[in-house]
Amino acid sequence: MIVGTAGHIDHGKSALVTALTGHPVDRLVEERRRGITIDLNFAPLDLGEGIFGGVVDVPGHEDFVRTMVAGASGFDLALLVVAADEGVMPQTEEHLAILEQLAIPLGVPVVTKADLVEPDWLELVVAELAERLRRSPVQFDPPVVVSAVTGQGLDDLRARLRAHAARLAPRSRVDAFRLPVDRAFSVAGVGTVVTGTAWSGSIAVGDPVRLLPGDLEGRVRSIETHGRAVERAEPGSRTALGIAGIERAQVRRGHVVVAPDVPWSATGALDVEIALLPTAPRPLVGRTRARLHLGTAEVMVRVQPRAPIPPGGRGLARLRLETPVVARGGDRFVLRSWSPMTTIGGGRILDPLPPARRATWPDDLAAPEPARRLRALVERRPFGIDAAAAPILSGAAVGAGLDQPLPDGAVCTVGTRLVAVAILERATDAAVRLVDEFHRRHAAERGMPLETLRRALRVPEWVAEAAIERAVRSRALTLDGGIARLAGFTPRVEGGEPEVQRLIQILQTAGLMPPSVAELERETGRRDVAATLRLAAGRGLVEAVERDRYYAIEALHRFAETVREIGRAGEIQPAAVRERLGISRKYLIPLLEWADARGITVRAGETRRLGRAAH
Ligand SMILES: Nc1nc2c(ncn2[C@@H]2O[C@H](COP(=O)(O)OP(=O)(O)OP(=O)(O)O)[C@@H](O)[C@H]2O)c(=O)[nH]1
Ligand SMILES: [Mg+2]
Repeated sequence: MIVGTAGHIDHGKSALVTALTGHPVDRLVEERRRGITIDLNFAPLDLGEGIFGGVVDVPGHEDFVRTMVAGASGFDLALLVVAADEGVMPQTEEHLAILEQLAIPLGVPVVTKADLVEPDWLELVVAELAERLRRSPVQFDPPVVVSAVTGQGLDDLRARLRAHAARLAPRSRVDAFRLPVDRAFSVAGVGTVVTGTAWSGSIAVGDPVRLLPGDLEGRVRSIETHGRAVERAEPGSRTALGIAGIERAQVRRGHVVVAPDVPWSATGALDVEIALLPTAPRPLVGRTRARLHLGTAEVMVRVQPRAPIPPGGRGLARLRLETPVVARGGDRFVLRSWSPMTTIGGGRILDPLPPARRATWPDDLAAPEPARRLRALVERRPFGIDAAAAPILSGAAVGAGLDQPLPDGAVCTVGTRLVAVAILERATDAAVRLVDEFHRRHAAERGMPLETLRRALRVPEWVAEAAIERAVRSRALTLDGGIARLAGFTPRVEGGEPEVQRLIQILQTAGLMPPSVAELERETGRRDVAATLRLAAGRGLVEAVERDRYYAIEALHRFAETVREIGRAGEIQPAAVRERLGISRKYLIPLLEWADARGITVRAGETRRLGRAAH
């Protein structure tokens, strides 16, 4: 369990942490000199009865709210510390708003410095604080009264923390590993060390890791959690990773360590749901510049709300990031105004890698159930998502089964992709329509070449493939030797059978010196000669010896017979064939090659002999 502090400057957060853990904090020289906390402090927490946790102590000074947010992102439980002599102050309110925006589940209000005030006053402060927190979305206990000086109330507080820790649901180890970095330093003998709270998943010594953004690769050399060396980092614990392969200078707060088995990537835009605080100075309108705090990262963004969001209101927006971050669907964030630097709201990430242009915003994008969110995420992309990215996009745990299509049938799997069925349906309809159009334009053709159809669909190859397959399965299309046709289609020649016969007649008359397709087109004035002859060839009436020259089948029989006669007497000399049939070389050579291909003749140097098919 990660316990964190929150509260106004000087209200006694660090003194409370020291009293609880016995661990000194505020160890920077400047912190000592100024008597305030500047950076995050971490201390192991031994609650007794074998229950251990970690404490993150944050600064209360208004200049360091960004540091507070970086620390608070990993809290399981917040100690909202209020000094009895001052009561609720501006950063008490601001820190509370941050805890609420980050959806920290649990809180214990702590009224400290009880030794400094009269009992009546104390009662008043406690009552006011309890009232203030009554409607908070963070589930707050009734306030605990303590003093770090006298030790009053500390046992009570420890008992509360123990009870909460025992009830806390353990996080799944199976999920994708992610650790937002809050500190990086180097240690002699270990090398680069990064620390943070492991948000999800687990990692072991020896495992490969990636550092994002920037995508550096390294390997875990050592792991420490709550001050002890371990073999494996557990989700939800304070973790220090010694990493080989990454230089100290390459890492800083805001970077994220992930495991390479899940396709994490940095993003330059986020689609989000924003809640603007009632105290925000002005509405959020197009292109408002703001600071986004996500995990331990702080980056400048331009907010593009779908509609202006008034103070106290909610709305959807796209954030354009000036520096990339690593995000996951469902992540909570805080928004602070650019100037003055105050917390204005926060929200939840709906799509961490939004499609570039003209994205739709289905209602389910903000649904509470990950399954519905995933469907919306798939549907808003023109060609779906890679199933491996589903846990990142939707925020559902790896292994939650959401990399499979949902039972409602709106999404299906094609290879490794999840895609909206509607997209495949559209492509399938388009395929059928294209083939239909092809038939209208080329009635004499058997159908549309498959390759032409695939290209004409103008979708990724895997979508075209799946769409054509669907059309075939539903019996709308038939595939036949690389040709697609509508089921039930039969090629038709304009003018009908007499026109087919007329062409065949011409070829028969021409014998072994037939006109080419182009010559036939000129002779007959038709543009569908090639298609008509392909049809006639399908019926065995003619045959293409060259790509653009067809012969009547009777002429080819006569040629084969002549070759056989010559061959039976000995070698087949081309000149002898030419003399016998009275044809020029232009026709003879392709005809001999045709006979070779048929096995009627076999080539032997310049001459030929009869092949196996000749007998
Ligand atoms: N009398 C009394 N003094 C306290 C108590 N707790 C803290 N103090 C004093 O209050 C001052 C501020 O305490 P810190 O613990 O540094 O306050 P903080 O909330 O951590 O301050 P920041 O981190 O700078 O926001 C110090 O001088 C402490 O000695 C307490 O319970 N009783
Ligand atoms: Mg402090």
